Amino acid sequence: MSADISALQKARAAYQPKLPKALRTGKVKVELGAPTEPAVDKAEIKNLFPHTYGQPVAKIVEGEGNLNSAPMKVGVVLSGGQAPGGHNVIAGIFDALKAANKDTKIYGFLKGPGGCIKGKYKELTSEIIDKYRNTGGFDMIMSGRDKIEKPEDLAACLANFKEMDLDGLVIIGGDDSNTNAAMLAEYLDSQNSKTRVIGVPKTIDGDMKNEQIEASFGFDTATKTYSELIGNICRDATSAVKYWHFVRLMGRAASHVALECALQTHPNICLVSEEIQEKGTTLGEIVDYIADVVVKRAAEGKNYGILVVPEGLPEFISDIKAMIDELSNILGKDEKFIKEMTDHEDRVQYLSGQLTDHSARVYSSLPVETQEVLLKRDSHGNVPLSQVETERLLIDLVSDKIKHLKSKGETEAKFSPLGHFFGYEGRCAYPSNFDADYCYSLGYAAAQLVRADLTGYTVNVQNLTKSSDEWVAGGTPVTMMLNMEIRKGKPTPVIKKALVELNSAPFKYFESNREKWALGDCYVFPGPIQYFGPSEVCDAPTCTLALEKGAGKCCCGK
Ligand code: FBP
Repeated sequence: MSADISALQKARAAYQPKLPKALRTGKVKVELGAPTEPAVDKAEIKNLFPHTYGQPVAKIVEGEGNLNSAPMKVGVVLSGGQAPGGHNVIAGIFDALKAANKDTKIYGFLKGPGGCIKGKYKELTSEIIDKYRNTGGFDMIMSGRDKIEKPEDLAACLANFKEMDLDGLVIIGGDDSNTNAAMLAEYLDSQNSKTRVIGVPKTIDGDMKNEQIEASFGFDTATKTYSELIGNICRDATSAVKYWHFVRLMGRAASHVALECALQTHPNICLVSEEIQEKGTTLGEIVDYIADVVVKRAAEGKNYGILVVPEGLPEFISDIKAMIDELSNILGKDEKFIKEMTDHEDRVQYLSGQLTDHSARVYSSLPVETQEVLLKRDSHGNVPLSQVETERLLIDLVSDKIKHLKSKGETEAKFSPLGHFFGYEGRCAYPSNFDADYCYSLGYAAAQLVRADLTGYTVNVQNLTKSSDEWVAGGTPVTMMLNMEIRKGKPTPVIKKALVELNSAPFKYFESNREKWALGDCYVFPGPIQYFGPSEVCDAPTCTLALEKGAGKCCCGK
């Protein structure tokens, strides 16, 4: 980290994140509930996780008794995409473990789970931790997308942890990384290792949530950052009155990020992938809908507007989704062979022969860059959708449609579109007060689960729309959250991704307002995240969380 720091960094270093009351007392114990089971695929999951299946839900409460206070050795690892607040999770773990025993040592594995496999780590001292308190980014120990999966990687971890005499490992990651944490926990248990594994729910995508886990960390800060930018663009649009802005937002599969930003800013159009999938809307119908709004606004003299599109959209349009699934199956069998072909045309020809006729036609109709991106998979089997320029695709198709309508004399709309992609801009922002507090609490609680000798759990902090005093921390057994899905052509246990539900309060609120937002200029300008000032400006949770928890108002005050 650079020695030069900004005024904000200096001021934020002094911020003391808030903890739930029980954790603040310093005297806590872990209470265990009844055995649990996953909602579906019970037999397969039980078979795959014989040592860690069915564990009880854990709750951290005030009291004394069952937590280890002897010196321990605990590792932490950051896994996957950056999310604001990761450093505070580590600070929380550090402070909690040092408070329990000052001789405990905390190690940071470097560059993600690969650091566990390669045995690359550094000891985290208070000098290091203090430099990163309340900062964004994962640069304290860096992140990576390696998966600890192959037998030789699991064995390498076992050997490294044994050599380090490691009591616990906290894996800070999304749904895939928490699944991986469960698999590692199961393996280590089967080998009689003493290393306990605890996961922390991280991802700006907001798709790792369920009854136990109310939100993944980073979603709050990232969506507030994007909403600031979208609000600024809305103001530019109403000032210049000549551009249509097509804004693609990160968020992989689910549309939570796009929906939240729409709730915060009221754009003219927000596409919600889950709705498009549910209704079986085709690409042509999406284009017709957008063109219709462009034409109607133009008729009112408004040749400008803002459209928000989630990056995951392509996977939810029925014919494109079917094609991606077929490609995944083909890659499951022939990935090496396909990657070895040096010529793009050869690849397209080979794939066209393997795909069904319809999918082959859809694949060939896409731009070359998109065709190539759709052949990539990350180590968890996901398509890297952040590289697909959906906003450009929509701009091209809507431009053609408007030209066509003009040629028939059906509109006089002037359509000057500009494309934007907001993703990486929000992942390393200074955590909002919410994320700073939530992450520190998650870390503090994860440390207690390690001290309680639990393994195969994801830490949780609940009651998030209440004041932090009323937050309640605990642990959710990962096997309880698993289901079986086809990944790279094979049935694989994974934590079910939480997509936007069409009967949820956030979507319903959006649905009941979108017609008004389409034609009126109802834009809201949230401005930048505030770190100091009145609580209603600095500490408010996302509209999604407020609406989901029935905490009353959306952020526009209604
Ligand atoms: P995680 O699921 O690991 O949290 O990653 C989230 C994310 O930011 C997605 O929104 C995005 O599609 C992806 O990472 C981009 O990946 P990369 O950082 O490898 O470019």
